[in-house]
Formats: sequence, structure tokens, C-alpha cells
Amino acid sequence: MFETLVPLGWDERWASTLESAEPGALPGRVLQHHGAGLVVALPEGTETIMLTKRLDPEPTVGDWVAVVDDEAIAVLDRRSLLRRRSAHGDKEQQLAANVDTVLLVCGLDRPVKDGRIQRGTTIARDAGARPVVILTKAAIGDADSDPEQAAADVRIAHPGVDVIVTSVNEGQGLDELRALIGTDTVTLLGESGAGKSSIVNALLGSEIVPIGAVRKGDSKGRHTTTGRELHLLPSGGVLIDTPGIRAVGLVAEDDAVAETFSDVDEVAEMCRFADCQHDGQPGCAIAQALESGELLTGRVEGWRRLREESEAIAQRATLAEQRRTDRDFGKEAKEAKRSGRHR
Ligand SMILES: Nc1nc2c(ncn2[C@@H]2O[C@H](COP(=O)(O)OP(=O)(O)OP(=O)(O)O)[C@@H](O)[C@H]2O)c(=O)[nH]1
Ligand SMILES: [Zn+2]
Repeated sequence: MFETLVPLGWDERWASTLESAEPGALPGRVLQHHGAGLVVALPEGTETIMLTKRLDPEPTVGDWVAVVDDEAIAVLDRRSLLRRRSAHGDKEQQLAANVDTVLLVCGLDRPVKDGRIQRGTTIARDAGARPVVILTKAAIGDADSDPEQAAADVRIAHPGVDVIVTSVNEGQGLDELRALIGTDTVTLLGESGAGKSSIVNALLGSEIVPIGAVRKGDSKGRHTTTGRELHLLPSGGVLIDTPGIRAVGLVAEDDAVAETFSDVDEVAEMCRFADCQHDGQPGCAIAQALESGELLTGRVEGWRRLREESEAIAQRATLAEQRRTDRDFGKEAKEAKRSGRHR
């Protein structure tokens, strides 16, 4: 085991991934990718290494690479990949690899939008990561809106998603957030002004935690922390924060997230019964695709969750509509009474 890399997420599983891919190579985690170079945290310290040969896939921040003689020779099989797909079908953009948890940040000083949260959970699940909702700025929310009630509503609409309430400037909920992060690699998504930077600052604290030892007397080993995209959290875990990820809005229109599960949708259309629950029904194409390995269990799981959420949200919308109608009806009845029409 490369002990110095453990804080960066190195574990037995990565060790065996490296062993079967490139035995004898050194592992390193990509802290930053710029042009022709990679800033990589290696067992002995952080180094900038030049990309002399083309790697497939191309390494991105968060990747674990196999390094031999100061050269990255392979990207270890990823556990997750956060990416941005364009609506026009051109090349997808890799945003970060091996993110365990995506923190979906919503400010309680504005309405919590189910559609945005759903979009975020879709992005996270499509990447192969766990979505967690953070309702923040609890202390400056509407006086008559209860943060815990807001959290309960989100839990109902998004089954299986953890929700926590924070107010970082006020020091609220931070311990819970740190516990939830544990040793995970996390990143944040949320609209502008949601409170992401405040959370990042609270998690990072004032001191920058150095990654590995800087090699002395070796100019190649010198590195700066400016523009660093992967940070060690003092309380454990790793934070990836990049301009590319920041640019992922949670507004439904700006790319083709709705299409991220289109492969599963296409298979589902082949089921014998149009109302197949994909739950052991005869002629279920999903079951067959799982069997044959055409679809991965994790993706079908994510797809199911997404459908559950969509249904829950639709139900809530119907309920809200019903309540509005009842209220309006009640108002009309009252007005009618007042005007004496029913007498
Ligand atoms: N009182 C209070 N204010 C907060 C809290 N979190 C964020 N704010 C304020 O809300 C505003 C926006 O917060 P940021 O953390 O900058 O939001 P952001 O998501 O990083 O926004 P962008 O940088 O535009 O993406 C700032 O004025 C913060 O001071 C909080 O927990 N409590
Ligand atoms: Zn089916």
C-alpha cells in the first residue's frame, strides 16, 4: 500500500486495479490537467509530468494514473465519471473522475426547485456517484419556512437521496456534512449564489493542506497550488472544484441530461408489455439486458431511482394543484356566501 496516497483515496481496491493493469507502475492521482501536462500526486510527492503519449481515455482531474519513469502510461479504470454532454451531440466533456459523492447545493433563501434537484441527482447517478442534497443558508431562509420541513419535502420527492441542512456562516450542520463526506471524493453542484463557495471555504478552512511532500532540489517537483482543482480536506476526504464543474448549471435546458439514460429507455421499449414494471415480468428486456451484461446494474438502478423521483414529483405537483383548487374553491364558496348568493 502507498500510505501517503491513502488520504487521497488510495485503497486496496485501487491497489488491485493497478496490479492487474500495470503491475510495478507507481500510482498517482491527477490534481490538475493543463495543456500538455498533468499535476499528479505520487507516493513521494507532487509532480508535473508531461503527457508524451496519447492516453485513452484522456486523463482528467480525479483520475488515478499509472506512472513509469515520470511518464503516465495508463488511466486506471474509473469508478465514476462526471461529464457534460452537449445537446447537439458533439463530443462530451469530461469534468472529473472518481467522484464518490456529488453535493447538490440549494439555498434556502429562495424556493427549492424539485426539477433542479432531480437534474442534479440525474447527473450524479449518470456519473456513477451518490447524490446528496445540501439545503444551506438555513439561518437566512424565510421566517415562516421551516428548514426541517423543506428537508422532509425533498426526502419525499427524491427517494433514496440523503438530505442535510446547513448554514455554514453560522456554523450549522458542518459536522454532519463532514461526517457524511467521510473519506469520499466530493464535488459541488448548484446554481449561482446557492452557497457553494461558502461551503468550500468552510470545508477547506484557512490553511491549504499540502499534498504529499514536495521533492527538494528537483525543479520538476516544484508545484504551485494556484489553479489546483483537487484539494485534501483537513477533516478527511477530497474535494474537486473546477471551473468546468462550476459551469454545470442545474437548469434543465442547458444540455441533454434528459437523454443520459436513453440507452436504458431504449431497452425498456423492447419489453413485451408496454406497462412492464421490469420486476420479473415475462419478456422483460431490461432483465435480459442485465443478464447479458448489455446494461450495468448500477445504471439500471439509477434509472429506476430517477423514475421513482419523477413519479413522486408528479404526484406532489398533482397534490399541490389539488390543494390550490380546493383553496380557490373554498375562497369562491366564501365569497359567494358573503355576496349572499346562496341564501
Ligand atoms: N448567512 C449566510 N449566508 C450565506 C450562507 N451561505 C452563503 N451565504 C451568502 O450567500 C451568498 C452566495 O454564497 P456563495 O457561497 O458565494 O454562493 P456560490 O454558490 O458559490 O455562488 P457562485 O460563486 O455565484 O456560484 C453570499 O453572499 C454568501 O455570503 C450561509 O450559510 N449563511
Ligand atoms: Zn421490462
